[in-house]
Amino acid sequence: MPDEHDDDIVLSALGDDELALQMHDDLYDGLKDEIAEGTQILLARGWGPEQVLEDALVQGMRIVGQDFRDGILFVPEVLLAANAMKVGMEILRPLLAEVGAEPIGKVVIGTVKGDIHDIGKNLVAIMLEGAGFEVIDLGINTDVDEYLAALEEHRPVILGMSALLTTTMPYMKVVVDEMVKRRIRDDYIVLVGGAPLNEEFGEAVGADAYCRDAAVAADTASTLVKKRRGEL
Ligand code: B1M
Repeated sequence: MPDEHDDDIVLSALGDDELALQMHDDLYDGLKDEIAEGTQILLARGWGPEQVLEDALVQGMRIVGQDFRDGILFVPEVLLAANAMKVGMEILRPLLAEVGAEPIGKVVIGTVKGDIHDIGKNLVAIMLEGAGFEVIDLGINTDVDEYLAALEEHRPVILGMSALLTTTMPYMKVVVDEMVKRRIRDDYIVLVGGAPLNEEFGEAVGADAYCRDAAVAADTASTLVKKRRGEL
């Protein structure tokens, strides 16, 4: 992966594909400034924000994830990579979320109790904003009381939950079961997502839909809200 010549690389001198590959390396090395610069260069060259996100950032994070899984990278390095990714996402956020119209509705979203992974959930929040939703982000490590208090306070049309650990994903059922118990389950559309989940799991916890990625989450949210309002 990265080498000792990184200091010598002038990002603006690289072609588009080379630059995207260099950004994978820079993400791997947790180099925030380089990620910010690379993101700006690609945008200035006419790349759309979705393309920068997917080809330069998400692909790079995939490599980080593989090496984390294989024991090549450890938590501190992955945290640095995650922070560099966030810098890129912050630049893209307003571009992805450019809508300007009245919000379609509110979404309350959070990563479940015991889980501190938030990159994917943040991406989903950005894409939902881009699709015209107002997003209330509860952050990480969200327990059932926090979810329910937010539903009560904000009266969203959708509740979204994220989990990245096999040990935390069952907590989604705790939240849905509590909603059933309080007879409010059907007042909301419940969407779930996160790398270890699948459609079957979504059904098993009683969600309305499992969303494979942020783009699917935005599409599913729009479709289900329109259906609920009888517009489809
Ligand atoms: Co952790 N971690 N991690 N980690 N981490 C994983 C998830 C893991 C798969 C790595 C591995 O072993 N290969 C593994 C889980 C294994 C398992 O449960 N089967 C793991 C582990 C074990 C751990 C720790 C336990 C490690 C330890 O301490 N020994 C620990 C747990 C801490 C905790 O939560 N209590 C831990 C810690 C961390 C860091 C803090 C270092 C860091 C998180 C930083 C942060 O988020 N701020 C981290 C990271 C970065 C990862 C990996 C490398 C990358 C996750 C990520 O950001 N992906 C991850 C490996 C991997 O997934 N390949 C890993 C990029 C992101 C864009 O994708 O999150 O999948 P993703 O989100 C997608 C979709 O899933 C979907 O849309 C998103 C965008 O397209 N989606 C939703 C997600 N949420 C949604 C919600 C929705 C809809 C769609 O609602 C409607």
